[in-house]
Amino acid sequence: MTNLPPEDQQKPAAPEKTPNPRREFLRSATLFTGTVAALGGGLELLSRRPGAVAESVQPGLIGQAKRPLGPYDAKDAVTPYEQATTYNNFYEFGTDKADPARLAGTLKPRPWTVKLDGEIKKPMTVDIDTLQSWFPLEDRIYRMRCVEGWSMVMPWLGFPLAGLIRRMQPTSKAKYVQFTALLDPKQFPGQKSAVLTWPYVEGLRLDEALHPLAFMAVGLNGRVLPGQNGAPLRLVVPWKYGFKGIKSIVRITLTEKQPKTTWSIATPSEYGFYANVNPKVDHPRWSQATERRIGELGRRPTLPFNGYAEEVASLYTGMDLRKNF
Ligand SMILES: Nc1nc2c(c(=O)[nH]1)N[C@H]1C(S)=C(S)[C@@H](COP(=O)(O)O)O[C@H]1N2
Ligand SMILES: [Mo]
Repeated sequence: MTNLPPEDQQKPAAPEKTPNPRREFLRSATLFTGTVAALGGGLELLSRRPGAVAESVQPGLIGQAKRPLGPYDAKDAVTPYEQATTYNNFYEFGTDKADPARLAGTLKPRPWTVKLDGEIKKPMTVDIDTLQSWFPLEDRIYRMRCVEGWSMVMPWLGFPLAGLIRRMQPTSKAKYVQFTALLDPKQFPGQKSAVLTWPYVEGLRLDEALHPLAFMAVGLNGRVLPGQNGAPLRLVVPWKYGFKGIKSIVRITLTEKQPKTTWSIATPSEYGFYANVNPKVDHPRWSQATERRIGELGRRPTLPFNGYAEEVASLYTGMDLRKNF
């Protein structure tokens, strides 16, 4: 299949379809619009956290000798902050890439609680700041490949999901992790539309969730996570398509059975539970062989598991990845 994806085709028969003027703007946008002065209070907040390295993190400069790269960091050039925060998929705010940045002001990321429940020793509801204080914050520069055929490189700040799962003390029945995003049409105007079923839900197999690359982000470019990128807490699974990275999480549940996931509820023939980045398995409506890196001209080849095959391929030994797409 050689079709290139129209980038707004991911949505299932959206009732209102608006053109996306953002796209042309992005192609010509200039690099490095961020400045240290622009960091503001968010940086302060994060630099007080245990283990935070925010003082070494500057918008648009991270990855350029500001700190040594760690074993989990991509060596790719980081996508400029301006682009990573204005070209977003977050259907709770609308289906246009520009909607989240425009409307994210209605999302109130504090106070915020996260319910931890299901197959765990002691279910509880915890305040986001308490949850965050349980772990030292780490930087992770990860590639992010959207199923629509574009990609970015994001400098996240957060903690490995594995630490949180271990702290939740799974029972012997726990086989999967289910994530649930906030349901509140007052904060998320897009939830008044039935374009997807709400709340947005996602899931991982327990061994995937325990992999050291699976990450919970609370910050981006050394600043607190902007609303449009999933404040105050979002999942990042860099070897899977971007839609697995559920934003604005309010509940994490360990389950015995494979949980439902939003995009496979919407269109099961097009979006599976695994959603591992795979250039050999095309989307029914477009090729997945190449991608457009935001900020670059032309397209580049898409790598198996988004370039993380060495780390994660063994999770899927013996599985038919065409069937389990
Ligand atoms: N709650 C929620 N999470 C979501 C989405 C969404 O619509 N709602 N979109 C997903 C998709 S399709 C992508 S590509 C990424 C985009 O993340 P970013 O805007 O931070 O780059 O978020 C994912 N997480
Ligand atoms: Mo996506």
